[in-house]
Amino acid sequence: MSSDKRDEEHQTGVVLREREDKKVKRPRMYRVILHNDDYTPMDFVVRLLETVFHRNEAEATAVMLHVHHHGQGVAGVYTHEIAETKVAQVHLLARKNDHPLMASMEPEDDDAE
Ligand code: TYC
Repeated sequence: MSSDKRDEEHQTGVVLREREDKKVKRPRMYRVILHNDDYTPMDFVVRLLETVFHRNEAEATAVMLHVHHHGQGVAGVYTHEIAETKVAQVHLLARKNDHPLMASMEPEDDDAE
């Protein structure tokens, strides 16, 4: 232990324990999934990917086309709370514009897929 640390303990009467257990972990990450439908306009999905998911136009177009052709696709990967917020933003924006666009989220490390 350093002499500085001992001095501080004597002056303050506070002894801090070193953390031995591994407390610092990367948070579980979640994919936000966009689902295809027959009604939401392509350019609405592209604009939503740009505004909500911070994709550039080329990325947004590629993701939208992937969803259009394959049924679903990953809009972005976030921590739980951010992913929930993105899903809610998609649904709010879509309903406000009378589109049936659906989004969902799934854990990145779920092996049951
Ligand atoms: N399939 C839609 C259309 O042809 C476009 C679309 C793409 C809709 C992606 C939803 O998540 C979606 N207008």
